Amino acid sequence: MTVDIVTIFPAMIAQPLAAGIVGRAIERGTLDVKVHDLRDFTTDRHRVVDDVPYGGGPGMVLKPDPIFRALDAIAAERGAPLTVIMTSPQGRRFTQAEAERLAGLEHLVLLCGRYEGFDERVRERVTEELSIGDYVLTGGELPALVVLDAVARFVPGVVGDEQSVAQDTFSRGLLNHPQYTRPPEIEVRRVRGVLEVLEVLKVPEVLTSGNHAEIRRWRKREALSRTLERRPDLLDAASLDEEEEQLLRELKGASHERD
Ligand code: 9D3
Repeated sequence: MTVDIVTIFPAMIAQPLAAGIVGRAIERGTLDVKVHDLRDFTTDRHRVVDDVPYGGGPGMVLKPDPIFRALDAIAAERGAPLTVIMTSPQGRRFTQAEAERLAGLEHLVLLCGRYEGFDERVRERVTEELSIGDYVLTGGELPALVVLDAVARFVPGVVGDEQSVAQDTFSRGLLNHPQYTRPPEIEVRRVRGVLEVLEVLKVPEVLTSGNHAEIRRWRKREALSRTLERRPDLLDAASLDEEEEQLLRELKGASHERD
């Protein structure tokens, strides 16, 4: 998959992409990310990318010309119609389902907004507009990285373990169960009232029992109780098996008794 990213802060994109799973995928050539500096598509001496809004008001607007030229250059190189995604607070909410859908495309352009946003005429060339959530950021660079990261995980060969992609929280519709690793016990200092006591934190015995049927059941119960406690909204859409439905009924019964 190839992703072209257009931004006025190329360093903000390039540096994070060098690290981690996505960085390795780029090194291997599984993923191709091209970062374009919008200023390279200006024609004036001062490489100006923004201007005052018509009608007045605070802030600046991204000029349409450099963006059209950047998209023309990318389209010329691809020789095919572009899928252009604009990051913007007015966009539809980006979700895991969107990530999976976009990963099916061979090529994507991500346009990063800044200032008060884009000249409206840029939308002429935009396929879709995405927001990553209801909070105010300073620009579209972090959202573009979020979108790319979530999409990249679905590209075959990017994540080593395909199973971990399929079993992921939002693909399965449940939160993950707790995880433990060695050592089996750790000591922590804890203040209890006026006393400092040593407490031993143990790994749940079932996990070291070697009883794999019991382990699977414990993990299901933990995943369900966490989801019920923290994200009950996810349970509406989750697809549960027979055993999970039964565990959930038990957990709901137990929580009613506590109330
Ligand atoms: C102070 C400016 N705001 C006036 C009402 C509008 C505004 C314009 C541009 C607010 C934020 C931004 C910059 N944000 C993005 O470009 C952005 C974003 C976000 O802020 N939150 C969640 N998703 C996204 S995607 C792009």
